[in-house]
Amino acid sequence: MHQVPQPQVRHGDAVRRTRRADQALDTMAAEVRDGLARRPLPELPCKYFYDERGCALFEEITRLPEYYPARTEAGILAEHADAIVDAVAPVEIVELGSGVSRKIRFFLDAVRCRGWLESIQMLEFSEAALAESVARLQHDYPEARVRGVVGDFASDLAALGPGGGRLILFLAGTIGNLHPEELPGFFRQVAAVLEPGDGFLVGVDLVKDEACLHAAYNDSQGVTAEFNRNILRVLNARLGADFDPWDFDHRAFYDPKRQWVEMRLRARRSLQAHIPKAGTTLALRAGDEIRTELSCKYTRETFPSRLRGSGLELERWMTDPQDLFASALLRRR
Ligand code: AVJ
Repeated sequence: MHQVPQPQVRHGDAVRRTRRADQALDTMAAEVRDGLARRPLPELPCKYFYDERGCALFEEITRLPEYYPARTEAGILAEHADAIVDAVAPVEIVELGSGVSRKIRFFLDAVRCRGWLESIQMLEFSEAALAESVARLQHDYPEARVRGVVGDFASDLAALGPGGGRLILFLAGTIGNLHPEELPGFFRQVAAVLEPGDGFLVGVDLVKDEACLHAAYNDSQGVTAEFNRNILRVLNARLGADFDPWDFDHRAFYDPKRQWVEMRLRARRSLQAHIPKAGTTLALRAGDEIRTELSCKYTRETFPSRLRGSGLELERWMTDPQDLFASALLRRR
């Protein structure tokens, strides 16, 4: 039950790669090739935004005045973290897509105060961000066993091992990056690494006024545009591609019918890009677009409807006073 405090763990011990992460370049090549082959709309998986520069640009986005989700969620968690911890009574906190892991601390502090903290796990695609979070959290929570798993939350949840006394955090509205049709399968995979009574806290960005959403993804300083173009730099660096990011305009818009924001890159001129390690060439005419991200928005009604048959139940729905963002506490039945 109670873990003996571990000595300071070196990165090499505490950060584990999933087998898929070891094949990361092959996987990336295949996903990029398949995505760019889609018609009418070529696509790139949005996880490839997040090299070191991409992580830094996302951090900058979270500080923009127009980008309400980050600070709104922080307000909700500051208010409710203690009650969530009391409801679930976890000994382990897990964060999916943890990035630099600041919000996890609301929960770690609450669990520590109650004397329950045994272990922390983070599943994150960016190895650099993960190594830094593991080192910081191990330093600040020396009584906990801290483990990082390099992996993709869409495919690598099994690497977390069996649950029991577990609270999984999936913050920032990142669930919006999954297509709505992927949610039932994703929830089933989450349920499989939880035991009855364990918790899953999901940050959900809400359907709202179109102008507000438009501003959040088209900031006046152009940080989001640079974040969007960064995916092409990642393809250049990792797959040997020859994109000129300045051949592309940033485009982001809300689709009220699908209730999602789409980000795209639109070619300013006709061009050919070679992506040698993906074994493909992309030919675009001026005005042609590549979809780089979906960010789905939900409501108090549409979100729980995706839980059916998953083994997870909605226990609490916590929002800010303006109903911009929600934290949904789900429990494994
Ligand atoms: C990673 C899903 C939280 O969709 O709002 C920010 C990423 N994209 N600006 C989002 C993002 C453009 C973000 N999430």
